[in-house]
Amino acid sequence: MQSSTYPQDKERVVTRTWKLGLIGACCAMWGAACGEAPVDPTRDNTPETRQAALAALGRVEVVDAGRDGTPSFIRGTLGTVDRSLVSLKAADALAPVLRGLAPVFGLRAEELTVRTSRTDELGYTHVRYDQTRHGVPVKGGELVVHVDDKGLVYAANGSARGAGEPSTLARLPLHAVTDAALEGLETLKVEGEPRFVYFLGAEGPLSAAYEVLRVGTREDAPAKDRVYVDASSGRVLDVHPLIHGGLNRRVHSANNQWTTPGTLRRQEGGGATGDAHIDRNYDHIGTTYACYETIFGRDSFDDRGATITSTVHYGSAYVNAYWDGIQIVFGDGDNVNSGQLGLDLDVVSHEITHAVTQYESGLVYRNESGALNESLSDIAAAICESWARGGALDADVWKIGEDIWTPNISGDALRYMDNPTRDNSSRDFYPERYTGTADNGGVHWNSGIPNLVFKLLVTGGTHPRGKSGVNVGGIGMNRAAQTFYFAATTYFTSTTTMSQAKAYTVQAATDRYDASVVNSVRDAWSAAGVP
Ligand SMILES: [Ca+2]
Ligand SMILES: [Ca+2]
Ligand SMILES: [Zn+2]
Repeated sequence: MQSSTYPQDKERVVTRTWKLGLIGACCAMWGAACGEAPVDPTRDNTPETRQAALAALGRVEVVDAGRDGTPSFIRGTLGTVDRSLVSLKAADALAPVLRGLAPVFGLRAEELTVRTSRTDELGYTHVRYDQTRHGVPVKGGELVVHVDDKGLVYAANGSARGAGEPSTLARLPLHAVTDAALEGLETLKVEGEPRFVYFLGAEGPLSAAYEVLRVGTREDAPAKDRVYVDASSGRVLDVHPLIHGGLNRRVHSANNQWTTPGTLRRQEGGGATGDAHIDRNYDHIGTTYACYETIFGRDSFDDRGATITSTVHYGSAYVNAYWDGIQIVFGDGDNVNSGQLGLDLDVVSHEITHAVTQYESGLVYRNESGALNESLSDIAAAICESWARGGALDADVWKIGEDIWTPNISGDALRYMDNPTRDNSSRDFYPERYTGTADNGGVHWNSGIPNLVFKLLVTGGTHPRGKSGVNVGGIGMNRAAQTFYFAATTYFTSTTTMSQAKAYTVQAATDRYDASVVNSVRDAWSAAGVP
């Protein structure tokens, strides 16, 4: 039995423009019998218009482009803003520049809405825009515009692009939309009301879609997904899992309970409770906070001092930990596969970093972007363990979860950043990446590839299984950490791929360091086979 929270079906229409408003009213009245969408005479994303926009900007290099030729990463002299306005009023200051920049991506400036603006330790400001169409969010369309400390707009990257209107405005009734989002999933139900959006894939026109939030359990684990359902066909266009699991669950529990946050046992400044899982978890959260604050100047996962809420002793013999979009959660383990998960600093840093990623790029937890999301969490675990142990770079720094994994076996770990295939499931070479659908598209397996990239970048060296002949010159933990952190927070978007991550970390290194460091970053990705 599938359930939804809707008392009645509702029909939603786009009413932001007079023309579409009329068509929408027609749809509401006639349902699926409605006709073709109007051709939008202002939509203009062709090679000629993009080239003209690029030429008007001046000296610009197209670093990367999407399948239809729309640039996804440009740099050069894209414009200038009043330096004094950069940090406080970046979005306002950028408005005139955006008018010339948007057409490079086949867009108009008014189709880009500021989401965030941040100024980094170099004084560079990075403004993230979300794409809209007729005032409706275009999911999958993002642009980040970068301004240096002198007011030069030096780069822009992202997935935003001008795309045609959907070919039909016919809308399914909402009960059909929620049924489509729940098909075959009896342990999930829809929460809240579906939201009308446009969905932008890697190519082709916009799809009219509904964003549906579904929650419940899947394979006995908590599940929460945003599902994008085509508004006319009911086809599921994409699924964005919102629960970011720390470990692969290895054991099923017969009697799990799924209640968070539970009873408050210890809050900031409170004394030890005598319960080791609570007290050490509390300490590890503090260590992770201090690591981010000291190394990156970051104030909690939202960079605004958010309270970090944690639940331990979760479920029964539960071998997992996760970030659920709001808080971190740790099981007690089963004492065979793992001990209590909240006792391990790696696991705590890993889960808190999922929150950091959610508040920054929002890397979708699926396929390559999901593997990067996982990897950033493992990388932060290595950074914070090394930092907490006075800059150590020994074997344990590159092991993930070694303090709690298999209590009866010494020396092993959940994952190995220096030799990812040692866990018998992770991948370490891009041409051999996992391309199936399990594990959200291999997020915990393909994370081995960027994990190895980071490890080689820190220490230098070659591929552990000799898969490439590249010998990486190590740049040390601090410069590698700064490069990855600033790439992830200022260049990554929700759909960033491995190749794009390479380009963005190269750019972050170019912003900060000399050519030898930049070459090391490029070499580290090449060593793991990332083109
Ligand atoms: Ca470790
Ligand atoms: Ca062990
Ligand atoms: Zn994770």
